[in-house]
Amino acid sequence: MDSTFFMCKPDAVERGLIGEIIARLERRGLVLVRGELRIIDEATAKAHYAEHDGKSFFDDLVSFITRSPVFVAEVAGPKDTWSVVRTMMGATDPAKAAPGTIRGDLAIDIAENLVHGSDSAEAAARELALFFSEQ
Ligand code: IDP
Ligand code: MG
Repeated sequence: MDSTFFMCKPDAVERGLIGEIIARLERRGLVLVRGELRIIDEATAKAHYAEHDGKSFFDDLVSFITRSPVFVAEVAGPKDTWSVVRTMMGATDPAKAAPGTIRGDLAIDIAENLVHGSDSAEAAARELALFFSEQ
């Protein structure tokens, strides 16, 4: 099995959408290997989103992702799981995300776009280590 890192962001947890979102992944044939509710601290948030440091939305992004619990998860599938999950998430801007995707069906605001998924095999390994290294 091939694992990726996945997160239901604070807006998803606040809106009671964890079950809906994880159910979509499970119906597709992906497996929830582990997952838990957790408040992300500022240092972890900044490390996770380091590629966006310096962008106009960076401070708001760190505030958003740390404001209330997220559901962090390891999700596995047969092959290229990160890519399967990214396709199911839809475009970063939910207003442009295709119907049938998580963002395209359940969100409208680019800042509060419900989910995070690793964008490469390397990112999946890095993010799984960042969030699950102690377990
Ligand atoms: P991704 O989540 O689809 O990989 P990224 O470009 O990596 O998208 O951006 C990370 C997160 O930063 C997005 O999911 C979104 O929450 C936020 N974000 C990205 N672009 C914007 C923007 O233009 N305005 C506000 N927030 C943004
Ligand atoms: Mg990204």
